[in-house]
Amino acid sequence: MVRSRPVAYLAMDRRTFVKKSFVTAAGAVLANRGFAAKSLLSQENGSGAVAPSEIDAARFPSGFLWGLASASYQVEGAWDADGKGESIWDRFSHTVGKIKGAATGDVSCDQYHRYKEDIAILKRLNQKSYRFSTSWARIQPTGTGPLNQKGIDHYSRLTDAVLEAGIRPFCTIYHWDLPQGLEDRGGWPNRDLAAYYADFAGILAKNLGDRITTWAPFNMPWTFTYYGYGIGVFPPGKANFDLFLKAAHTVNLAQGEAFRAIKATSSKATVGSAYGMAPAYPKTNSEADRAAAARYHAMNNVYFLNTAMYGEYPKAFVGEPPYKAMGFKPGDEKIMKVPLDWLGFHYYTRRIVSEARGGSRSGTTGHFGTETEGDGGSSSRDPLTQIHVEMPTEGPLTEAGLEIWPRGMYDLVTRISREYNHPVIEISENGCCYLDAPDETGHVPDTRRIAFHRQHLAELARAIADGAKVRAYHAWTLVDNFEWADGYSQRYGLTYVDFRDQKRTIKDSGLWYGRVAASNSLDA
Ligand code: IFM
Repeated sequence: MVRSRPVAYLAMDRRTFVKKSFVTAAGAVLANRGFAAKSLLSQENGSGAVAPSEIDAARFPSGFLWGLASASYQVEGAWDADGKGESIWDRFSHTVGKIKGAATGDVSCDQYHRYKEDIAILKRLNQKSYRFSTSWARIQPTGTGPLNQKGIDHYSRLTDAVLEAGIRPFCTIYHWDLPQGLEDRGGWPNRDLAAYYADFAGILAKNLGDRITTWAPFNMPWTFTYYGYGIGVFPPGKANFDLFLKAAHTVNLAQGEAFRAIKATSSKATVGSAYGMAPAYPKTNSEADRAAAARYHAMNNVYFLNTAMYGEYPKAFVGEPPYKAMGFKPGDEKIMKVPLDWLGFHYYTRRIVSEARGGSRSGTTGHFGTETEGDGGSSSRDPLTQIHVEMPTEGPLTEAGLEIWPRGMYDLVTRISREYNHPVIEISENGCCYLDAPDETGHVPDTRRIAFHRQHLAELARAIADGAKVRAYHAWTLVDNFEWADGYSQRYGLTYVDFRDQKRTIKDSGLWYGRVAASNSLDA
């Protein structure tokens, strides 16, 4: 992808957006135009950082939804409480050698029991949206069959408490914790899972849809299908490219079926997404590298979005999509196609992409890191996309080793906005890992995290001012938690958790973010 310039949308688009999207915010005003029109000096120097005066000038529309996000397996603990079944992450974390430090999510932050305390933090930080996910195995212990009432009761209480705090509940239906019972039946490569998943989504909509109106079917579908079935660094630990293709196709079908199941059950429901995305910049200006970056965008960013919006796979492959290997059947295009009401996606860091040949349809070619998929060599990451992906290090790195590149937020948001006809957008995650802990006064002075969010939010404000209809931003994450295969060795929270006694301490970044939410500005 070539770096895009700020796009000057028509003033009418902007007015239409304000009217339609911020119903609760009559007279909302989009960000200061002078800020938008300026090109950011520091970026012209190539650093990806934003000048301080420009950050202070950034403003967000009134009614903007400031939020925090989390995920069931990462925070809940209570892994076998109240009739919950085993999930693939329970099985994986209980298997020796899979997780750093032999960590498990058995207890984690114990949010299953401490959700009121965590919602009180959201309230104290003036949050308007809480993005959480549901554990399928809590509600249907083996993935199909009758519901476990205690599981539903938990999410019902959680939803009520979120609403009582004046916060919008945003439910991600699936954030990677498949019931082990379904993995035993073949997991996501088994097409039957689309129907089982739609049943589960329907159960949620029936029981919670009177109060939850914001639904995202899947968190980061490319990540869990590719890591779980393509290279095996996530459960179930399989490494076969054809299994990945099948799993991803089932998820595309499931997304469509779930959309219809939710809408059929709850008239108030709006269904969007929580895709992981990273802007891809070609390594050189050659046609081959530019085409490879376009394939990366199609495969990693919009593989599940294009199918929903247009009923067809984007141009992710060097040749035709491998329909046979996917298990594609005539008519699937109609099942996949659903008009998502809004688009949610995460931004963490960018990629540099070049053309590469080689790769294997079976084998582990990646290294773990939730937001990375470096290929560790000069051959291609996989045989059909023929791309070589690099994690650049031109900008500073977080303590998870991810490059900080705020400009990527602007580029990604404006590109998706352009390509998908100016949809309503929610940033479903953005965040960084730093290990700061309480000092002798009990404060957590995580100034690097504040700087990270300020810079990314400034770029988001610039995208909004240039016409992108962004209505929400969710920082990842409410509390430090179980970071998948990295266990507890990484901390993304705006609240520090002492995992020995579960004590929560709001970090300086959390306190700052609370002021941002109250003032809609970054000089809080
Ligand atoms: O913790 C994860 C989350 O589950 C999905 N998005 C990225 C986060 C940080 O790696």
